[in-house]
Amino acid sequence: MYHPRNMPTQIARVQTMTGDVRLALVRDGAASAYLPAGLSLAEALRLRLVQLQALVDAAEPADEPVRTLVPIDGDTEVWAAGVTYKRSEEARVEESATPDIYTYVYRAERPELFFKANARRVAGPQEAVVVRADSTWDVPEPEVALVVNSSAEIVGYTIGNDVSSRSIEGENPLYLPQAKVYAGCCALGPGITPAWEVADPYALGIRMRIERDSAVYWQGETTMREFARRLEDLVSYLFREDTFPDGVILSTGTALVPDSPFTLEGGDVVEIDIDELGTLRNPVVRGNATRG
Ligand code: DO4
Ligand code: MG
Repeated sequence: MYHPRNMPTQIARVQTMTGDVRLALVRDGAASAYLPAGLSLAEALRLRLVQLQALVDAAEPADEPVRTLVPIDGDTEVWAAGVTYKRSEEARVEESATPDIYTYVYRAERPELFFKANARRVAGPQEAVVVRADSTWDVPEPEVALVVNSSAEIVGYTIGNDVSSRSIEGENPLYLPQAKVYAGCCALGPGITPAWEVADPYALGIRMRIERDSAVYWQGETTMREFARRLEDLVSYLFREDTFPDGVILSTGTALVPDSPFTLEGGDVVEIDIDELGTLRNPVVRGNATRG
């Protein structure tokens, strides 16, 4: 297991020892404080950043082990940005029957943004992510994900895994929603590092390791310094002509794409580690029927 660097306390959805689901401040698997009982994450994302910060400052102290749950509930949506790193552009050009569109969008002012998931499609820490049974080439995509409130303020950061079918997207870009959106297509977690704890999101290091048969099968690392856009610009485009009453989680794109012919298999384990955001570990299953 990786050891996350500079881990601050996170805001997390947790299950307490008595079985309640609460918002808590979590560090090393233990709740150090609780936000008000009954407050969902979706409700917290209706608050302005200063209001959320005040709630965190006033959280009720605690000290007990908890289980960290997926950091999404209610009607919060997950969206994703694409081709925001050179490596992603190169990988798409290589796989696609229509490569020019990826070069165009990498350079264009308007970013590629697409709907990725809602709460029921997302896996939390240790839960299985799915590769489609009708796909022949699949990859995990480790991404910094922005947690954005209904007022379009970035209130925190979490880790996203934008699991994708390269064979389906590569055949025809109009198949993108099928390559990207299905039950178990996304993992998020472990918790949310508050925006006020992250001095420079463009300095975050991103590492991914894929385990197969209990050995490391693929690993790589990168940093947000390779990111070709501005985070605020992605949020601004997302909120043009649209609203997110329960907030939105915006996954910002990948720079780690294993070379062909690598493909994810059922039984693999994907571990993503991002400085200051922690470690997100998920087993992989092939086909939704096998999702636990
Ligand atoms: O253009 C398709 C999706 C790209 C993507 O998901 C990424 O760059 O991370
Ligand atoms: Mg992606």
